[in-house]
Amino acid sequence: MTEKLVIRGVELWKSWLDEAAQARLLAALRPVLQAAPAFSPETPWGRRMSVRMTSAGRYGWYSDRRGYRYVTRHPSGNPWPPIPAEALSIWKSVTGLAREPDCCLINWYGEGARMGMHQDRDEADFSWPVLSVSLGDDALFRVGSVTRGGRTESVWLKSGDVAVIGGAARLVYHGIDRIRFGSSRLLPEGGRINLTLRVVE
Ligand code: MD3
Ligand code: FE
Repeated sequence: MTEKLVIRGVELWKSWLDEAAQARLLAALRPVLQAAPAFSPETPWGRRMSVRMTSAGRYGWYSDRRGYRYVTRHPSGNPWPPIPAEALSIWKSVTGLAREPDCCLINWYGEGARMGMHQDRDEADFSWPVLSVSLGDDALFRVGSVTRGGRTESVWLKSGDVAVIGGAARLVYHGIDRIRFGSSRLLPEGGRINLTLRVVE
């Protein structure tokens, strides 16, 4: 049972994944997190992000003092593990695209973690959508417009929600203000995982 909301052009499919599908996706992510442990990227300004991240796929998102970019290896030197089939099947069923994503960025939010307002513009071709899958604790998602500043709208993202960010919305500013730590029992230790599937090249 899903319901589609559109917020500033972001298509939000509430409860796209039922509890069993959420648990299956989480189980598929466990070996990815073992092979490619999450780390706190350093921003170009020399601060550590509060969100821990890792990736699966041919490319992973990375940041350090030299800037934001996609790289082919985890900081360990190993290639990123493959994107789990469970994640690829969500991409296929929601977007209908034959092209598979190159990157599954995994954002892990512990208590107090947040993500400031930003655009996603490290990919080569903005005509491809980005797909987001939320697991675990509720998160307050804020979306603005394609220019910085101005009015914003907020919505709580819940476990099992899927968002498609494409078309005119692809370059909107967005962020996560806070999570409601402990609001979901999906992750035994609390917290939130967000997957974003992206075409990079
Ligand atoms: C709007 N992640 O990884 S997902 C990110 O919940 C990111 O972890 C947030 O922003 C999170 O870059 C928000 C929803 C989302 C994802 C990608 C977008 C919104 C987007 C790309 C362009 C515009
Ligand atoms: Fe983003």
